[in-house]
Amino acid sequence: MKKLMTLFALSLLAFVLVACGGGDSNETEQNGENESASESEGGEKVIRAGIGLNQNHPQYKGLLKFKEIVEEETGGEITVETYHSGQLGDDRTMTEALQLGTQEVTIPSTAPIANFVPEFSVFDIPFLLPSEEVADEVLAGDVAQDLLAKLEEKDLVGLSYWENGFRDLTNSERPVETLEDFDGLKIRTMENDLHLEAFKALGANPTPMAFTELFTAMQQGTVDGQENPYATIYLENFYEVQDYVSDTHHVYSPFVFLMSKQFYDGLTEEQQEIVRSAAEEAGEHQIKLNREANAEYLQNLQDEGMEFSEISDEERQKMVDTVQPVIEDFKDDIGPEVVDGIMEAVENAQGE
Ligand code: TK8
Repeated sequence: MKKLMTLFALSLLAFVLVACGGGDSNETEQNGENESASESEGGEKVIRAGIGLNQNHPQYKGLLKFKEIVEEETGGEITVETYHSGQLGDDRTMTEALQLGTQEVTIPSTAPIANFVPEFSVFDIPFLLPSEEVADEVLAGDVAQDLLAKLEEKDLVGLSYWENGFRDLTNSERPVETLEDFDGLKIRTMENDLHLEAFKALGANPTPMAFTELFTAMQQGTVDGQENPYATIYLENFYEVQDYVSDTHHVYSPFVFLMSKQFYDGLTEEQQEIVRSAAEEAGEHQIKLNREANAEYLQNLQDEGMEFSEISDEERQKMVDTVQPVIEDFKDDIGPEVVDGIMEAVENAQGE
């Protein structure tokens, strides 16, 4: 009997220890316990910040910069827990967690945000932004800034635009150099209807999927390919499961630094200013690192054995023409004034 009681006690102890351990895998020097709320016992506020990309990506380096600035500027009144690689979920589930107040920060691409504020799909218009310089100008402009304000109706605060970058196609079937080469390819797209319809128009067989499921889907052949900037393709090791890369540059993807409105409204005015300027300063840092990475990583992908195909201007024009009807179809969903406003901002930025 005594032996049985000892065994029971040991099992109970093991259970308690595992339950308290919490599988802490975040990258912060806080004392090793997972905070279970946005306020710790001492009254300090805790920001649980999660992203889908891994710790090598410039997005995570930008998040660490945000952490550094906020913890320094608030003198520790606010601490930031950082989580990468989808540890807290995918873009949509993390955005929902901000709305619920069970997470404080995430930084998704604008495409999944369109499921919360449809107007954000304006950035998914293929070939909208022709260069990083034009993108910077347009995102700093009134139309893009007004879109951030719309997030508040959805219990979200958009603090700043960061950069995912120009999206390029990879696949495991064949080189893609012409419009015809898209035919029948099973391409994973972000969870965004405009992306889905645009790839259908190009002749592909698209599947919307959370980023957290993508690597396995490519590994198992559930999808033939995907599209992301070179930095993501390289740093997420997609070259291990993809053979061909093409410089389609079909969409420029911004990230949006999102904060839970519930949490933001609970900050003092001074703390609100600190998190806002920290998101902006860390964003500038992230964009600089991102551009350096995207410029360098195409060569790395080829060094890892991927075959690179350059899309000629003539073939790219065919792609632009092919997706035009899709843009017209989505104009009402996005909002004609938003589409026309962004198009005008692009023209003005190009004219300068
Ligand atoms: C990472 C995603 C990723 C995006 C995608 O969470 O889903 O392909 O480009 O960066 O946000």
